[in-house]
Amino acid sequence: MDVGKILAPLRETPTLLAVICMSRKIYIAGQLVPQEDAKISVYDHGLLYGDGVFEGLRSYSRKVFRLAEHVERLFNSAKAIWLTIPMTQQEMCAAINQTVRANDIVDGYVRVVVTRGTGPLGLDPNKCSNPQVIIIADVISLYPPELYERGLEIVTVSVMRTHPAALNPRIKSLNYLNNILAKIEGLQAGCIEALMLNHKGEISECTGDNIFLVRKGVLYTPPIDAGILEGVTRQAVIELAEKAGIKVRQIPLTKHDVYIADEVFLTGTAAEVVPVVKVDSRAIGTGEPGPMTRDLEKRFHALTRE
Ligand code: PXG
Repeated sequence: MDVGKILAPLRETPTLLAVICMSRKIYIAGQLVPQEDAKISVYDHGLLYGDGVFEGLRSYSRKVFRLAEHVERLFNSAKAIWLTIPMTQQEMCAAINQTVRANDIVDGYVRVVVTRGTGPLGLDPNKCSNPQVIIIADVISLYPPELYERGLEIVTVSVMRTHPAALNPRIKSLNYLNNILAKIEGLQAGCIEALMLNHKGEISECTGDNIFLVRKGVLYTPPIDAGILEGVTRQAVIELAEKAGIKVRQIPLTKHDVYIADEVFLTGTAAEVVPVVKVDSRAIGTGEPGPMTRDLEKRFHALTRE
């Protein structure tokens, strides 16, 4: 039975259709098509080599949070890998908004993918044509609410964050194996997030989140040159903290700094602001989410609802 065909007349009513068969409208090759019809070639180098870039964004009350910042980061990632995105940043913003509206997403998640395009087997990106721009707007599955109540336990893992001279973590590339290997190691230790060190043994970031710590009223986070993604949520939290009169220092940090912190929390588009109460089996501070974390969580939620 072809459910897609039977339900075709209902395509005009995206909410109803989404409820019935969860078919999304995907932006691909410049148009919105039903999920079942959104396809790319198996010769696309995005698939064959992870040759491409992506972004993960959130919409709150139908508005995409920090859209221009995410799109700018996407274009910067693309520039760093010599990938020309076949549209302007303004056109990309419009396409993202169009996809969110077409899927009637209120509070949801947007994934933008730009691949190198189709080419022969072999690494040479110059032999590829037609970079694919794909936009998916969907709902987001969040960490369980208890984790925000109680706080996360994380572990540092043996998998090192990529050396900036190998693949700069500032590039949000389609090759996420570095983070996936770290995530697996964390999961095997019973933790849903894993903390990665850089090539100097300093704290870098978690597999999909940036890290902050609080000590004696000062907020600390690793600098960009520690080899991290310039998180959009990280930047928003730094701005909120500074506005609230909190001193923020971006300096190299070690595991020791984390262990003796009064508070630790993570930031990311998916996680937002999430407290961490245990690192490598050591309780952080009182072992409960701390007051600055709670305050910044509140300020962040208010910001997303503005
Ligand atoms: N570090 C890494 C390695 C990330 O991948 C962040 C930090 C946080 O950055 P933002 O800009 O989100 O504050 C990320 C973000 C997904 C997904 O679908 C991944 C991210 C964000 C959203 C969705 O896996 N990573």
